[in-house]
Amino acid sequence: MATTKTDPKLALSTGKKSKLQGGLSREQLIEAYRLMYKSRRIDDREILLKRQQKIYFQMSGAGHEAIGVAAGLALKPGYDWFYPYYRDRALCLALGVEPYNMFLQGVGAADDPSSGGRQMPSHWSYPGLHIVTQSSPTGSQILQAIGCAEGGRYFARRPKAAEVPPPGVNDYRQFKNVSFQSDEVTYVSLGDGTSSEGEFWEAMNAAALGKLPVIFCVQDNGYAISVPVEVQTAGGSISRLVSGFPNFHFEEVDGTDPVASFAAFQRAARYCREGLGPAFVHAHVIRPYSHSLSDDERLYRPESERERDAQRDPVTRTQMYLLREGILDDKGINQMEKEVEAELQVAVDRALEALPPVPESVMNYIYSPDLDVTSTVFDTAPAAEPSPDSKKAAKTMADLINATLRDEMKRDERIVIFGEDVADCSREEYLRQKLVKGKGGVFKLTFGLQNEFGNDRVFNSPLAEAAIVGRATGMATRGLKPVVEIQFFDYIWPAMMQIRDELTTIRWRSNNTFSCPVVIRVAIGGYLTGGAIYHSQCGESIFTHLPGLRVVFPSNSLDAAGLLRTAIRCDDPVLFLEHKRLYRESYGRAAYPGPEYMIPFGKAKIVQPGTDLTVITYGAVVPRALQAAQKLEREQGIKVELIDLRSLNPFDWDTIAASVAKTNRALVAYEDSLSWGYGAEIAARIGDQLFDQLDAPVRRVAAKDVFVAYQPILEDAILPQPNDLYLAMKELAQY
Ligand SMILES: Cc1ncc(C[n+]2csc(CCOP(=O)(O)OP(=O)(O)O)c2C)c(N)n1
Ligand SMILES: [Mg+2]
Repeated sequence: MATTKTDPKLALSTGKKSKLQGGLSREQLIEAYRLMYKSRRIDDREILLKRQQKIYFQMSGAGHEAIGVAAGLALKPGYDWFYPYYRDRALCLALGVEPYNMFLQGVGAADDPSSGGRQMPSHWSYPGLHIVTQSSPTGSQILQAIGCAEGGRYFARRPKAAEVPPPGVNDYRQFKNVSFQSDEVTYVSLGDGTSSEGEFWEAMNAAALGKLPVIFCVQDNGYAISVPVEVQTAGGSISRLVSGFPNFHFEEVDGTDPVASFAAFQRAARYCREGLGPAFVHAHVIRPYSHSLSDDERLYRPESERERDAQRDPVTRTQMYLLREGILDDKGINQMEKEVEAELQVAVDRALEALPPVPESVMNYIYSPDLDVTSTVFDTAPAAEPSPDSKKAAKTMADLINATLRDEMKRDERIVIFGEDVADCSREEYLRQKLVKGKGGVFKLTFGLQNEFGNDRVFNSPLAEAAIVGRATGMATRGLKPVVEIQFFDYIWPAMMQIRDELTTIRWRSNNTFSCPVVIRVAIGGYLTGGAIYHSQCGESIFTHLPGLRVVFPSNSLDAAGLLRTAIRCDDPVLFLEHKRLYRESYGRAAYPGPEYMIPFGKAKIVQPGTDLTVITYGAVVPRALQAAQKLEREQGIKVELIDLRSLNPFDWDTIAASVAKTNRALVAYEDSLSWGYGAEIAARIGDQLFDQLDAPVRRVAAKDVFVAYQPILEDAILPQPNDLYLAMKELAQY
């Protein structure tokens, strides 16, 4: 660990001996000023355009120019990786972003390279420069930066993993151009307020644990909208709070001083490039233009305070410095400023003429346009005939998920598995010395994988679900295939921000220039006799409601194997829901289907054909519905057509429609609580599109609208049971 504090007397104001201060030459200082001035003037231009209603939003980088330019000059575009935030205009300019492209985002042009008109201005995304698509939640980029750094390090250690498989091998790898450097650095920035987010601390911990080459740049302007730093950060200094993190290099610097900031960044970058660990640059900056154009800081900051800040304006101070040092004279400054104005005028004029995107494009790039998960690429038959030895043939869902993970890891070196308890044993020497057998997950689904593939491919994560998904997203952006585990569906919620606002949106918001096809395996569901509220939850409809996410929910071993392989090879993020009750159930066991067995998404299975009533279900309700249907046929001669959807998004509408056309009656059954659940959408579609075919109302059977209780008598009363299904089927058939 090392800490460097800038001399409180600013480097800029130390007078004569500043020729090469902080390592910046005269030319670089002039360039730094040009970039800072340009950044400020772009803000001014945008503010004008917003007032003229020619753009729709404005977020300024004013006051943050010096630290941004310093970072941009110290790091390498297209080599290092960048997870900036909205105040990083000057950083982006220093890395090579054209002002024209910034204005294109402001007007929401089709040609806006960051998002094609989908995101607000100052949401930077420039793949060629390695500036990764940015979102609006404060701090959700930080964990991804961790994953990005981990991805770079993984490829540097295993360069063969980066190779693209030969033509004919169909998987996501064909569509990822992987690049990496052994001494690359990942930059991530945030405001002082954002350092209060939990994900920031999860990321700091992960960076320190992994000694990762990440530079955290906290741009501390003293405010988060109207909340001052002393109310935000205990003790008022983020540097003080983080100082106990091991393996870090710390810098605290006047971020309005480009010379000191550059020197700080160079030291930070050197430390990271040498593989010593992460760095933390705490830059004190100002925010002269209020939080955004929608905010008026005069409502909560008196003139005296604003005046004090103005004294430190980085643009003015740098100009004074250049004059004082004789690096540029008045004429030189004027000349440069004129050049910048002229450049911006041309850029604005061109951007105002740019065409907007066409409305028909809105649905493009929610999912991969290259690899369709419903296509025949993912439709293969099980390899071998079931073994004559019936015991061997009867593989549980847990067995086949484990086998599929093993086969895929053998086939594709980009797969990494991590989550809580998924490793066999973090203290590897115990395994090597054969002192322990290994755990491999609380349900043992990943058992043996660390032992076989090593602990850089299968490892335990800290107990932090947002970090699991956020890191995976960053890794996948770099071309890895993380197959992560959320131990219980009930605890997926800390990761919800990462799933809802990041994982699912990255392809769409970047207009298909970034993607992150992560697989999230989640143990879900109840019927556990004692699972209670926090080990029984369903809630799949919350995730099928998210565009950009594939959701599958197998009910038996063979489907689990086939769907998991598709999930791993496909080019979209997948939520793979594994019902705990089905892991070792005798229902639905199957022979090992071989290492190439796949089932396309969106293809339901008719578990039992019938003529009188269609029952649409999935997951653990499938065996219960089958039991009810068999009883109904035995006792009443009613023939139920039972459909197991298997994949919930996309889902197989054609199979549902064909079945309802035949039976004229539909019942949707699911384990989650009744109201607002997955079945509501299916029932609504049937009512809407198959109205003419129906001889009875569309009915649903589901859990009561309450939590799942511990006492088995209560659990039985809450979750849908075979008898509930039986009665509903009977009533509907006789309607
Ligand atoms: C998770 C989340 N909560 C709230 C907001 C609304 N919001 C946007 S910026 C901001 C303040 C951020 O302050 P700070 O991190 O200090 O950055 P600064 O804007 O001062 O540079 C808030 C509350 C948001 N975008 N995301
Ligand atoms: Mg702030």
